[in-house]
Amino acid sequence: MVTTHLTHWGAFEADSDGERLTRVRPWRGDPEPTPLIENVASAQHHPTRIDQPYIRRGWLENGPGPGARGSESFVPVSWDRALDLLAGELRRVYGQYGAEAVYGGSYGWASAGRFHHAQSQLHRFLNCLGGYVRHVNSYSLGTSTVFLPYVIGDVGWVTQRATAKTVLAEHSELVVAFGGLSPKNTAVSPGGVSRHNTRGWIAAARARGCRFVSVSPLRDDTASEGDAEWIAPLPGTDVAMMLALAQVLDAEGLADREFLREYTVGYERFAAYLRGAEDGVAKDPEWAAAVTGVPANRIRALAREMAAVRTLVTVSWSLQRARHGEQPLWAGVALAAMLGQIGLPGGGFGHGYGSAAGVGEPARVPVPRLPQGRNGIDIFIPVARIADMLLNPGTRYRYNGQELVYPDVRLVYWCGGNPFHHHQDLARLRAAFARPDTIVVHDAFWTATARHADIVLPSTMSIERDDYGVGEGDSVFFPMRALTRPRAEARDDYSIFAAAAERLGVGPQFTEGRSAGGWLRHLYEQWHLAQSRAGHELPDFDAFWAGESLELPVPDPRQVLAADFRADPVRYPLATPSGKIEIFSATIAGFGYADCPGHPVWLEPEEWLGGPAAERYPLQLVANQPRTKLHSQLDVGVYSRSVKISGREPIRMHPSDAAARGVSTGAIVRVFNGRGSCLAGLVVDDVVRAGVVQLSTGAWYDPDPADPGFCRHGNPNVLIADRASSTLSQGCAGQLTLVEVERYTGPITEVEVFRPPPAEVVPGL
Ligand code: PGD
Repeated sequence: MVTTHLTHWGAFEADSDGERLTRVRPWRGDPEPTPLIENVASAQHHPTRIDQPYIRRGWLENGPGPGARGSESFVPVSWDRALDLLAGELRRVYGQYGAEAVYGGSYGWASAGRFHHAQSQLHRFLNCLGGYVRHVNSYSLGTSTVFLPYVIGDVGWVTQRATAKTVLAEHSELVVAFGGLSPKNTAVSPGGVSRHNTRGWIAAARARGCRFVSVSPLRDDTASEGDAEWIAPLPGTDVAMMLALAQVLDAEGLADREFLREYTVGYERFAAYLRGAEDGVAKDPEWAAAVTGVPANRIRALAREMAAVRTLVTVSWSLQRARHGEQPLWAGVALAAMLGQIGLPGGGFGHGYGSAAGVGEPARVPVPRLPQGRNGIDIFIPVARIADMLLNPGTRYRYNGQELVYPDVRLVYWCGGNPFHHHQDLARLRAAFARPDTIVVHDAFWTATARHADIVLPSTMSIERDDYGVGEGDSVFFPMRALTRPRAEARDDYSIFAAAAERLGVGPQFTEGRSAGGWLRHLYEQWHLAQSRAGHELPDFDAFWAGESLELPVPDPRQVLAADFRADPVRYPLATPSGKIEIFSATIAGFGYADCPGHPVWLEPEEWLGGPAAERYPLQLVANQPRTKLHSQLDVGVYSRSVKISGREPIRMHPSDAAARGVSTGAIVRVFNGRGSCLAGLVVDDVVRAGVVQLSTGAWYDPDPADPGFCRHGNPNVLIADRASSTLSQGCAGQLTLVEVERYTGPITEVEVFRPPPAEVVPGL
């Protein structure tokens, strides 16, 4: 039997002895497999796997309440004891404070597999108990999700209906990629990737003569197959370059007036800004050169070229994960609208062709999902406001035209995410995690988040359970049969919740009388019925389960974003307030937010190389997605560890900056600013722009016992401000910060977080 398995970073085939994977090779259908799959087998039996349930000692001794989490030892307990304690605490909190005291937002990617999707399981469980405080939006796309519906349409539409990569390969003549087209990012997609194809489509377009321009502080942000011209504005200033491109189109009569008239609103307001009518400053290439560092003649020539050929303007997700993240998106949409090519094959606007594998994959039919039930309360936070919520219960704040109040949360339940990876200003997050009465975490590994919990329950890895899965935007549906037994006492999240639900008297409501295997069959059969009613003949469950993979129907393989809108804007209006592209938004202007006015603008961020803060911290840190793992997942795996330097995460620096500091490749450096510091291993390389350093996210947070702001391993989130992208979207702005780097002269000890935390059996407890 072929034993295929799906991860967020690709499908693989494996041999197993029932306990561990003995051989792993990429799925034969994948033309560009990624070495990330090597992390799976090597991590499965790492000492940081959680082997059984644990309770934080102080919680067990003193009961629920605020506490100094993250430094105490844990007491191993039996499953029965852990589940009794969990059920008792949930009963107490729901009984005394209600569902509004339970934060179940639990952001995170968890693992591939549709049924055992950790967040869905948690939400279904908490809904059986009355509901929970939820989160809205994501760390990936927090700004776009709120903002794009005002301007061009829902983010799901923009990303899932994006013009197919095969269409770009055939039609684009110029691709201007703000934030690049990075194969390391498109190695992954939530839920999985079957056929990686970024290098393939870029190579095909290039072979046909398409020119690529990669706008990024990192030269290798676009696949080498594109042979791209590299333009490197100061990080955070792309919008100024876009404004100048737009200004040239406007000033030289190159803007498509007919398109602007028929398909957009508000161009004149924006044009007035470009011309300097509002502030006396024309946003011309000379102005932009002073802001971005990109020569004016380069910007002017690019604008003319963009107007002359079929051009795609694409903006990466990373650009909106920053202060004023709306602005590069909005300017990108405005620029594409001025070129008049939105809705044409190979031209127009894109968002995330280099950010996740699914963008540019034509949409396929929906897939089975676990029903999550109904949340009995309607209280939410924008996902990246977690620390604000825990630190400031009862405080009012503004978001997306609303005034909201942070709830008073007593119990935090996390399942399938790692906030001590994904959030910013980790010392502040640690203070926030000290506040609730109880924190519950399920994870397969002793991540920093598990170490900050009171009740820690070991979950299985996806290779240890039966499931099925398919990536967002991917069209190959895989059965995911268990490849090995669960490690030690690990259980899947479903079994954990089923046992807790039983104790809380909601067992039948949660399980509906089904085992995990029963659910897999039931959900598939329901889906199968719906698909056959829609005219799709698909194999039944037994045939699917016994097979290798299933190609899902794709209704429009050559989809072009907004083609129908272009053909008939009255019949197919956009999902914006006016039904058109909004270059000026009366709705956004009406909110009156200084950090997001009514049309695209250049706003100086607090931390950029052109501002006063750079005098003290003169290097711009780009904290992007890692190449050797997904987020923080399987950081203990061989591929992730293969690039570490003396066990520290690598940081890349331009030779001129390294020379100025007297450091060279292989040195351990201290990266610091006023918020925190971390160690990292230096790589000197001119692929980064001078003035920039790049340290990817994902190294497990390894705080110094005396200083939670000092990570000994290289997690950049100790350095980055917990500051929202804007009042409008309250999104994650974790991409950029200012730092200084110096040679580290202290002792270089083992990374503690790669060992399990101290555990002790305490008689009587
Ligand atoms: P992961 O490391 O994927 O990070 O943040 P996210 O929290 O998603 O965490 C998933 C966790 O789920 C892992 O600890 C894994 O072991 C666990 N897990 C996996 N499978 C299971 C399971 O079946 N059950 C249970 N219970 N647990 C499981 C990612 C987030 O980080 C994202 S999406 C983005 S885009 C952000 N990017 C940036 C950035 O660009 N810059 C900065 N500075 N910070 C960022 N943070 C954000």
